Amino acid sequence: MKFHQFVVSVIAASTVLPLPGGVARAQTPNPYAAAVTAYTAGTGVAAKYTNPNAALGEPSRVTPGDFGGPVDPFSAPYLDSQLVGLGVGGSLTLRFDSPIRNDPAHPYGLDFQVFGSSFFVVTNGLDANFNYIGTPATDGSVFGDGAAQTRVSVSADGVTFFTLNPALAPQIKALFPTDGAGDFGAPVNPALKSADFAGLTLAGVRALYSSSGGGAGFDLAWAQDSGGHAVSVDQAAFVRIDVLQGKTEIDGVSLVRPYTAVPEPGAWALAFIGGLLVMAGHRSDRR
Ligand SMILES: [Ca+2]
Repeated sequence: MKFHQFVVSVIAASTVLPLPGGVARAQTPNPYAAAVTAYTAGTGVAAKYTNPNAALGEPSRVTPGDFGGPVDPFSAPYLDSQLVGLGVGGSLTLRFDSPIRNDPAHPYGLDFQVFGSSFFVVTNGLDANFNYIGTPATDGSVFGDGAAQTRVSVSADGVTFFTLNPALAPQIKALFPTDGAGDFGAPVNPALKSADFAGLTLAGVRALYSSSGGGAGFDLAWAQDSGGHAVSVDQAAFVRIDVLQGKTEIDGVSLVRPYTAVPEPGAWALAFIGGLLVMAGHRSDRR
């Protein structure tokens, strides 16, 4: 490779690396639940939705089959291969290979996310052929919201669990419906409410998601003991989901990745290229 070709290839390579805003996220080896350590279906779960391994690995990006297609905030996963059910008294405990950390560099302080089966209800009218009139849009209501009261706990050793403060923790099967085209390691801004999505099409929902893949975000900083007193949990390896009322479904659980500041792409690329040009100058000097 000639020197100028090398410089061109470096420039080409440097343009694909950085993310917008000069921010990149560190990679995590396995950011999803790796094993089921306990499962009780609870009351009212259909037999075919009692395979807890459906909660392992990456949440659904696509629903297979004739009635499937891409998973997005209007089209939730629904197959028994995708979801495990939990009824009243139901409990699911998942183990992670990678630690869940209470990292202040996590967006919004959220450390992990639970993905369920909720979706934004499309409220456009239907024409005579049962097609939506106009571009499908939601009034912001979430199908499944209020269907279950859930409680999420975390543990470092799989023995001692601490509940995440129910007053702060979101419900599962509510906000934010999964977007299979999004990033499961990046939470949606938890300040957003259902009403913020009123009138939005898929494009509008995605604009508010800001590249996130949705999910309900949880913070280890919400941990408390059985007396309701705050407990410091810096790191956990287990997540337990209990259903106190109603029924819910779990598709997967992901770790949130920290934002890691990197130099502005233009700045470091130009500095590097500048260095190469200096080297090129030295080469010329020697001739
Ligand atoms: Ca946190």
